[in-house]
Amino acid sequence: VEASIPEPQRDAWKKFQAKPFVSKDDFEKEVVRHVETTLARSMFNCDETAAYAAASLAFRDRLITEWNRTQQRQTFADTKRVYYLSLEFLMGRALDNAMLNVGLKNVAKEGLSELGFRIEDIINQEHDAALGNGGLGRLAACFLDSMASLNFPAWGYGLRYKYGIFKQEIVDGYQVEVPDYWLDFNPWEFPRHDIVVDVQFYGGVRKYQDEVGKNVAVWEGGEIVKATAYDVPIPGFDTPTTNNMRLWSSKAASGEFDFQKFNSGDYESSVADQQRAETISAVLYPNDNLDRGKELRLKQQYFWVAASLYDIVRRFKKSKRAWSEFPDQIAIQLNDTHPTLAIVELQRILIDMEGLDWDEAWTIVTNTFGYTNHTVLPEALEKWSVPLFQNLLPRHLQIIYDINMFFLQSVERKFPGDRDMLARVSIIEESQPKMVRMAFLAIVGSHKVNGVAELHSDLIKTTIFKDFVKIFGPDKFTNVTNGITPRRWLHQANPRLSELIASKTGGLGFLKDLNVLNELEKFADDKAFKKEWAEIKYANKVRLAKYIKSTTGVTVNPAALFDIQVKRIHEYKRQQLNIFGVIHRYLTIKAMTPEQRKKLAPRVSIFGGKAAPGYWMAKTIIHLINNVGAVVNKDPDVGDLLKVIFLEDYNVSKAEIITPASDVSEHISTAGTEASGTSNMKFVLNGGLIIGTCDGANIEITREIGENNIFLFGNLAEDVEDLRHTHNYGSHTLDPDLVKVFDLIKSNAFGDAGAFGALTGSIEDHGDYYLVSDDFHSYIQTQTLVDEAYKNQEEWITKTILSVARMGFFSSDRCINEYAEMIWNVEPLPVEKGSGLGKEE
Ligand code: OAK
Repeated sequence: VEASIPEPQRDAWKKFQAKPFVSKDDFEKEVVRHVETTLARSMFNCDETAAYAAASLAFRDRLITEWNRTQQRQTFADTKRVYYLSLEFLMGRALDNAMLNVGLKNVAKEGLSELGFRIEDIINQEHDAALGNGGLGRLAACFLDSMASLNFPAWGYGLRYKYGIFKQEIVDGYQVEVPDYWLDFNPWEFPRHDIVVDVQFYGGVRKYQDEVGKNVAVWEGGEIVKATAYDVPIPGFDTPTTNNMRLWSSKAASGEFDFQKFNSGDYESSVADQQRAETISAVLYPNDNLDRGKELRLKQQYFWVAASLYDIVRRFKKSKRAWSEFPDQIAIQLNDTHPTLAIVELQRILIDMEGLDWDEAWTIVTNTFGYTNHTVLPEALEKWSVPLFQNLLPRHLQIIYDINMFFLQSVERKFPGDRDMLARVSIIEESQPKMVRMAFLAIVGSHKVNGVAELHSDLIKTTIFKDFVKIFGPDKFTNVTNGITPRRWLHQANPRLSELIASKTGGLGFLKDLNVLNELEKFADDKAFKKEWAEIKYANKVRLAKYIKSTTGVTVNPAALFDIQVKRIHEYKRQQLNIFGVIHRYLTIKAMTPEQRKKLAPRVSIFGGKAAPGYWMAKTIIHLINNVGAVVNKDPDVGDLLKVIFLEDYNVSKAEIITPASDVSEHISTAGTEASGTSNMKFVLNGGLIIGTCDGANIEITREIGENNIFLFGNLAEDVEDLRHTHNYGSHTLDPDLVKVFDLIKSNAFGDAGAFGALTGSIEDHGDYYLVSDDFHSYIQTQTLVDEAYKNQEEWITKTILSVARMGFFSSDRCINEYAEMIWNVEPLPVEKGSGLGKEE
């Protein structure tokens, strides 16, 4: 029931409408009010946690006022909306971002200072919102920032996991996982207990013909789980637009435990139903680029998709438009195949609930959805077993079979008699058991499919989705190269650099149009500018050095070359290549005379990243890095020349400290395996150079910044397949320098070599699938070039300035504009600045 206030009473509402604070005094007033009322504390017991809480609540109130206005404006304008469906949103911290986006960080800084706090300490109280694994989840977060900043009417839909990605502890060199219970205090979400959706599972399908002879299918029985909405406001930068991220939380249908069972003494089973339902949104699956096919994961997917679509359809129905207008009003983007069930669910709603014909419904469905692929790794391509599907979602399985039948009929018409083609492209894989291939379903049910960097988009067209290009034609497939939000990854993470750029380019405009960075080219040889530029880099390295000291106890020299590789630990990302290279460097240093040592540029090799808890090889790589560090860092022959650091629990807020401090960062995946990568963009934007392979977005970064400004090495994607073939069926001799590294490991120099046998064995004896040996020589040579180049600081700094100046292309704003134009067909809803937006300049 809509509960709108009648006209005559609205004046009172307007008179007392919430007004977002703008001044320092009003901010302080809000903070004190929240401390004294919301938190029931006072100036006599207000610690940093309480001050964080109160400051966040003050900003939250402000955001929610703009959120309300934005939603009213968008509803009133009734233009097309985008819904970004993602099982992961790796948001990080919200307070700093909110302060910067509404332009009130200085106001808050002064206000907090007057109240007795340092803003940095307050910001550091916040727990990361870590509802994601890595690249895919962080991309979704950058996209939300860009969509709001560009005034697109856009919502994110996801799951409100009770536990985000685990916290990583390193104990005796091993990764240990600790649960991340992040909801203890979360001021950024609004529970919407009025928005609850029933989601059905299991049961069966009854089919019959109605009075007019129409086939009807009824999905009945089974169980119901309730989805409750939690809304998180997403503020745009320098605009009042505040979009919404809606996360669903699961509860048992009754909401209560069974009193009868409870009173009869059966306490445990009385809460069991409730617990089972709550399990659905309890925990994020901690796998990156890997699909394990677990039933609970499929339950998560359907739960989230069903609640989101119910919500979207409900909103559409309020407009009383014809169903055929659905795709004119709504674009839904599938962030990888995880939400592919949305295609089936919308078709089910339209034919089973709303009574549309199959074809009419299918046209609406395919015009609504777009699908983004984020990986070509075969182990990450989702497949669900048909029996599991049949049990959990019986009606959906029938609809998938029908979708497949109509699709295969169309293929048969286009390629008559090509049985192999039919078997290859069928949504149902004829294996034992049969499997539903989700990527194929996503392609068939969408109007556009995109990859996330040029090479990747080409690869999907020529490898995993080759047949679909023949069937649908090449225009269905497109590329949108990834990007990052410069607000978080430059302005927030590197305030001094942002300030320097602003001072030379006429203000903060570059944060809204990143191509403005181009103006920095003219300072690439400017002495004074270069000095400031270098000072900022050094200060960022000092900050990281302090952080390293406080977390690991190791002292590193901030004047050394900081070489950083932070990302999920994965064989394809090849942290093993990096650590083998470090061991090679260690051997080289040990063999040097004191004279030779003096000429070497000191280096700090910094690693960070989580391994999936079940990924043994990745955990072994972490173990090796830590053990190498333990030996090298205390070897007096080495001193400052080499330090090896593993930073525990890499996450978004730590990335904000780490990224601005690199001299070089490593993006060294086996060519053809990293779809895009986005940390490569972050590091270059912060004035670091890259050592990388010709993979993912590295290729486009090279094109933009120029090949003199990047250290590329290694085999090309087009040669990988042949090399693998040679390993398996020809001769496979290891690189001699790598053999020396392995010999040292095997001599127990880094602890019991048995612990690393599987790792060295995967290269020596099991085909070296990721081409570590093939690329080793070229990697070492390129690292030597890095050493040499770093000695010429003048040239080095010029390279970094030119690189930053040419990074405009990699703003996620550019991505969102491309999606809007090529895939979504949506326009921004411009908004007058004014009413209450804080302005500092
Ligand atoms: C995670 C789970 C399943 C499939 C893919 C992923 C994933 O994170 N892929 C990553 O997506 C990023 C954003 O597009 C890319 O930059 C990374 O290269 C890719 O590995």
